[in-house]
Amino acid sequence: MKIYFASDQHFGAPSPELSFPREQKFVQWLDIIKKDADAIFLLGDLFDFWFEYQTVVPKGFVRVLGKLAEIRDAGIPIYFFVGNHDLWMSDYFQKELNIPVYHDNQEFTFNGKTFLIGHGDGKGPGDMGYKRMKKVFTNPFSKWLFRWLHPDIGVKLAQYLSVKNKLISGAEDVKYLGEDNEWLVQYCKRKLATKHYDFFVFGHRHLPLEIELTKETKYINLGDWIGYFTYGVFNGTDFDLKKFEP
Ligand SMILES: [Mn+2]
Repeated sequence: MKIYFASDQHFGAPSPELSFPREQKFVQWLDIIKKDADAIFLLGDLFDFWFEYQTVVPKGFVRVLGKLAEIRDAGIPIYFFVGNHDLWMSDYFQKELNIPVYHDNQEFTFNGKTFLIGHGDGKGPGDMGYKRMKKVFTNPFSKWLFRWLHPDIGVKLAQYLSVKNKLISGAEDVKYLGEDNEWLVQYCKRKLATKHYDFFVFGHRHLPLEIELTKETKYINLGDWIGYFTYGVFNGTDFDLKKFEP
């Protein structure tokens, strides 16, 4: 059994031109893993910005979208979790690619092992500013307002803000803070207190992490496809974090 996981590609940022080699590398990876993948999980922030209008989606990303279509059409299940950068994804992936889109963490069982899977944003204690912002962003009225901006204005503005605020913001974001300060670790521990899981798999941290919470439970953070090019693979028993080196 081979189940693959990747997250935080942030395609489109910091500019389409600079994002393009990363896109090509990702497509190359998909081409390799499709040979033995039983399923593929994409855990969010595939796009640095995404918005679906009633009849229109943003330009770009055709190689990635085409590759996902090809793999899905070949019968390999793909699961998509929205990240905080593509939380406005609606039903385009479901309708066009036959890929289900999840907006919150989801439990899965593979080969008797239980997983809790998601992007990982806004979970655990703290991060109140972000949680407030997410409420505004996911509010139907703000979404409705944004929809009526012309896309040449709306998408450009969103791209500008997205790149300015977040991506490749330097080293401070990507240091391991220690178990007591990693809020995803805190979140996993809280979840574990109520129920057993074998694996917690998240993205969002842009930092590859493999942490043994207990002897039976591991928390994995997938890193990113900006600087790390890391991915996860579950072989039916164990979960490994690997680096893609073409
Ligand atoms: Mn991200």
